[in-house]
Amino acid sequence: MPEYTKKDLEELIIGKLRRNFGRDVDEATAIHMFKACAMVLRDIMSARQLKTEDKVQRTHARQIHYLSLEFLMGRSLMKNAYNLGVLEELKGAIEDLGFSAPDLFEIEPDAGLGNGGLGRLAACYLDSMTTLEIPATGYTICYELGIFKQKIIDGQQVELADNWLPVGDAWLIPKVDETEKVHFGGRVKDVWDENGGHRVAYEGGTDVLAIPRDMEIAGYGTEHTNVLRLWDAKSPDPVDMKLFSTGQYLKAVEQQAMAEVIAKVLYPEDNHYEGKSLRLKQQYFFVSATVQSICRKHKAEYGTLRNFHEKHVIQINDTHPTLVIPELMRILLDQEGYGWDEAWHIVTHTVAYTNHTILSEALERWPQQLIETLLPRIWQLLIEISNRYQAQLNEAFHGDQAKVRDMAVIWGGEVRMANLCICACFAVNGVSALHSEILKKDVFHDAYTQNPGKFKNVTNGIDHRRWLSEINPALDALIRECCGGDDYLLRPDAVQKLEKYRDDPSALKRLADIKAENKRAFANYVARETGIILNTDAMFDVQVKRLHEYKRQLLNVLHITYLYQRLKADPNFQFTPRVYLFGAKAAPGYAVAKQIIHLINSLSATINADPVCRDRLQVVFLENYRVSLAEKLMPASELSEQISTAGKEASGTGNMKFMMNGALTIGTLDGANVEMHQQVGDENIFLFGLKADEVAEKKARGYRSYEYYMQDAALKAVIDQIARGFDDGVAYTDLTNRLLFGNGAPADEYMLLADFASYRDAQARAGQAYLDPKDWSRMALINIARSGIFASDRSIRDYARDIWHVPVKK
Ligand code: 26V
Repeated sequence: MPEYTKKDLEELIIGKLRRNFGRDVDEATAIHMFKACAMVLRDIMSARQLKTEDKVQRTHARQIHYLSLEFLMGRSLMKNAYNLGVLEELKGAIEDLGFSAPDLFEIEPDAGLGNGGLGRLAACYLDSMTTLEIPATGYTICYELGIFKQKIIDGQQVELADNWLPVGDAWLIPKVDETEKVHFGGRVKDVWDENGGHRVAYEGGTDVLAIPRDMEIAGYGTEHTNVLRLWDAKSPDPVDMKLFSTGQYLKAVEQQAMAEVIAKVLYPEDNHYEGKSLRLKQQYFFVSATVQSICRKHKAEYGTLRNFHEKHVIQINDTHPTLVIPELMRILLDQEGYGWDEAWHIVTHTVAYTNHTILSEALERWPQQLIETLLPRIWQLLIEISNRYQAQLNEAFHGDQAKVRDMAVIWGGEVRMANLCICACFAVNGVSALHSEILKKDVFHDAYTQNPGKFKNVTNGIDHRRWLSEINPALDALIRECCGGDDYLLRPDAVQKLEKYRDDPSALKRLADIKAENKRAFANYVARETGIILNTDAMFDVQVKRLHEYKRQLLNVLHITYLYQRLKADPNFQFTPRVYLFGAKAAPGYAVAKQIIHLINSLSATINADPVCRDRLQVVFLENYRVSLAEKLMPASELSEQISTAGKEASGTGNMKFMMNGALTIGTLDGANVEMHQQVGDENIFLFGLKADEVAEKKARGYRSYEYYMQDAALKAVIDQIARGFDDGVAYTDLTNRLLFGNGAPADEYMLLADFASYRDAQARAGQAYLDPKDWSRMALINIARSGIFASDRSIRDYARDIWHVPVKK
């Protein structure tokens, strides 16, 4: 029996509408109604959260603090109702009050406070940490504008602001009394008291207030409730009265604007670092507010920070929150008066680091100048940390200068955040088995030889309750029937039981029917939104992820162009009909990525208008790919494109969402695809392409893409056509020159041409397999049955056991 009946919820919703919006149900708009529902669930979670907090305090439990500049939460209404066990009751209440539940769920804006994989991972982990009853808090910035909304105009990406807060703030609880103050700029002064004691004081500079806006996080099947703390930035002085009274009106409000710009917008770059001052301000603002908040609560409970590292783990999501290291040092040294060694001991037993990329352009290296002027005290501490570490390295490597230089924290006027993490964190982990091996063998090899025990792997996972059960109810029902109930929701491995049905014709038929129905539902959605009619008889072949050259959307395009040319040359060419679906945002400053989006749209317009392709080949670029669109698309997908250059994709998590929803993977042995392959075997995945070591070897020997172009006539024809362009007359020589000659970069840096033939073969194998629906269904079933290890519950259990050393719910 759920704690709340439909009637209870109705009454609570009516009460909210009256008290908060001064309206009865018949006067309420859908937005009022959405907000009232959100607030009702928020109250339930809030009460549970207070109990959780009490329990944590009573038991002096060790806590996890997950710091991430991104949490890509998506929508919460259905998710929270689901986790609270009142989804059916809420739907009923909404309908009884005269609204459509599906429409109301659609009103909610995505909380798009992240770019892609890294931010969505943080959101999935919050769910699992809460469900597993770990006392955990997430921290991020309350960006006023989330990831931009993408429009496609004349085939090209246009960015629009994503102003989510006017509706999305229904989930947030402001905690003004827990405001922290963050200091920027000015000068540091040494002050000596009469006993010769030393402390530092600041002269000048500005303060920014950090105000928490907390989002409650419900777990599934538990009353345990955690919090995601979103920091908003405000100026302590709304107007400068001195300036105001002298008539300098605009100047008087300038400082306020300066402070508030910190939380204005999420940086939309993904896997690309730029040393922007505002970004550094965001990072320090976030980190300083968070550390002060943790320390304040700790002191209130224990009266001292001496046992801080016993009670807290600070997990940092990539290097973006690395300044926690000097910031915690600052508090321990300057505010608590501890000696360096004690402070360092506490810090280095508290902070753990997860690496999410080995792309060198994504590594953060902050210019000394920027840190020095913006954060003078932090700069002093960084110098001290760096000097001590360098002395240690010199000794360990017997003065081998090359190694000392590579591992240095400050070098050549830059602060290297990854090296700071390696130096100060008690654990460093990659996000898939392959990625963690590359970190040890390559990126951080010297550090690894010094301290092998520090390096761990935790393969990523996804919240399978959201990404399977909630978004694919028909598949959820089938699993419940085959696996003896809903056990799998808390024991993801239980989906294995599905495998008993791998040769059961009626189960396989059911699975095929579910997929067909999900495809129709998705096609209806696309038709409503865009007017485009998808061919639901064709295979849905999907590549959705951020647009990046290493992810090789362009390889997919090369192959589609190849199919198109075959069809044009021979209208009787036999192949399995396909609908190719793309979804991808390009970073606004990434010109090549934007050209690739343009190209996909040029290709799409030509193919979709050509009668030769009718019912056989269709290409659709889905605008504004985001969490809520992924939720509609995953259940309808049949072939999952995971085709990055081997060694480049740290893990991938989209790959797991597809697998759980019964899509088969066409992919390289990269990231977590390697582990997927281990689970399902050669027969249930379409692998192709060079392996990570072969990529490295080929590069070392001197890779010449031009030779592939000259030796493969079909490939040459494809590239020549892309250079000329399609029916809209736009030429793509920039892109093809990049493949053949480099244009500044190495020619075909991501080796599309080297993998083309092998990709084409894998596509053909997938097409062939699709012709036998029962066989295809069996492979899909095996994929689902073996996807349990990609649940984020498993990842969080790994973190808890191997890194955090905290108990989890059995
Ligand atoms: C870098 C920067 C640079 C400054 C501006 C903002 C920004 C945002 C993100 C990044 C690095 C992103 C790294 C990332 O997203 N990695 C992805 O992490 C996923 C979760 O572990 C993983 O599945 C993907 O393979 C990996 O690409």
